Amino acid sequence: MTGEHFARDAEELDRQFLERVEASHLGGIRCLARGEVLHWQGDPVEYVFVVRSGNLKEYALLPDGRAYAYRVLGAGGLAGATAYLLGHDHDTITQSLDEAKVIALQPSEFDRLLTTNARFSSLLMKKLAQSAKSSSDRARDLGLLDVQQRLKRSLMDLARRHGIATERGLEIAADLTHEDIAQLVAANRSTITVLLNELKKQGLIWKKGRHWVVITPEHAQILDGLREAVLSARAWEARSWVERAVESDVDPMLALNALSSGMRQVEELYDSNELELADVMWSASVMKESLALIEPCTIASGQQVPSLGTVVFGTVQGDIHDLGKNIVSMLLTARGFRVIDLGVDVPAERFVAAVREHQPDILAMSALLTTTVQNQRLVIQALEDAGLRSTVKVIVGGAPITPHLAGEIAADGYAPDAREAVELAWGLMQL
Ligand code: B12
Repeated sequence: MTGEHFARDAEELDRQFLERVEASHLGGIRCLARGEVLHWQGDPVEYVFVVRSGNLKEYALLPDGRAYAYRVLGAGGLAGATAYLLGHDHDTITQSLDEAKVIALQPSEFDRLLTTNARFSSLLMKKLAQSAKSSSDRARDLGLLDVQQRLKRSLMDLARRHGIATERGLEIAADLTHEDIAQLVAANRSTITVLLNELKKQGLIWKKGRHWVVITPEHAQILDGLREAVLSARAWEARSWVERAVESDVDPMLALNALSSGMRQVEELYDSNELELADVMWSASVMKESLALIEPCTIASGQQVPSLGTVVFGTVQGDIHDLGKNIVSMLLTARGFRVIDLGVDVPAERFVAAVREHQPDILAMSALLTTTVQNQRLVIQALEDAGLRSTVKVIVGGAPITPHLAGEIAADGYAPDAREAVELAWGLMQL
């Protein structure tokens, strides 16, 4: 069963369970303020609780003082039943994440429902089975997945279980702090903060008020598909994922990010000798083809934006690496810049001639080899010699460039990736 089906079934089960309990007119309602504890670990079981509205967190304090969260309970969620049925004290703490209402059933009332209401018993059994399955899934994830994968999985599960569909994603309708998420993922809070920021930067999650919004599972699957297709250099797969991305209206920026992230993984594998140069070339050609297919969408998405300025862009002489240049160029176009692409292996004289001809606001250069970085300096010198340096802002990029190096060759700006490159260009236009 897929995660999505499981979540849909669980949600439906919670709904039916709550309906059944409410129809019995048993139990009293308790209102909880945000952060209020329903019961502590070690408390005797005085009630079994069914969540009526809001969200609660069920967690345990481990002997070393860390907290481990088992689950978030939404409407229809059940707290205290396992401890009651097994005849021991609560071994978890249940605390509200936002304003919540619960139905508190006395053990005698719970027993009455169990013994006289067959529908209640069957729903309860399903809930307990589901909870056992989630626990074993989580134990498997803890053993097999790293923190980043667990975080993605947990957010996706929360979005499926407690998400409200919005235009671009699923809004998790619970006030979750970084600490709450860290407890659910079994990691420390500072790691989770860094990883959440990383996911935010990639555009996979974002905040809406106090709630997290997670990209839809369908879009997440497409982005994973794009990344994988570049990594495994499968052209036909990449083509079909790009088609799906276009059909499903995936943000072109996210699609570009996913392709770049696949290429970054290729770089890492090449650097650690796990891939040959030929593999890199295959991945690069898949990436190039995908970029060409996505380009019309990035341009379309930028059409509402008025032209911000003109950029002359090229990879410097002696260098044929152009994937990075093409991505930056595409995002600049999407943001509303007019980009004049001079291609690769561009000598200084051609850059100078293009600046003279097009009078751009920005001259952008890419260099990927340590030997060709120096050619960026030569271009800047050639602009000086032609009396054009003061007419244009020069920005540089490419893996070997550092902010220090950019300063040394007297460039006006440097950015480590496409997203920041666009911000840099935009910032320079405001000066
Ligand atoms: C793909 C690749 C190739 C492909 C290029 C395909 C293409 N069409 O571009 C092929 C296989 C053809 C190739 C050839 C070569 N390559 Co090569 N290649 C790479 C590899 C694996 C990935 C580069 C890449 O495309 N990254 C993905 C893109 C998206 O990232 P990016 O370019 O960094 O761009 C991002 C940022 O830097 C920034 N950015 C880029 N440009 C700009 C510009 C501006 C203005 C701004 C603001 C930002 C910005 O934004 C981009 C998007 O986020 C790197 C490894 C690496 N770690 O970088 C080696 C690497 C760059 N190659 C290397 C080498 C040595 C070569 C060859 C000499 C190999 C050979 N022996 O023939 C030839 C060079 C040919 C030449 N004269 O240029 C070395 C360079 C070593 C060095 N320090 O000088 C590297 C580092 C691999 C290594 N570890 O040895 N390569």
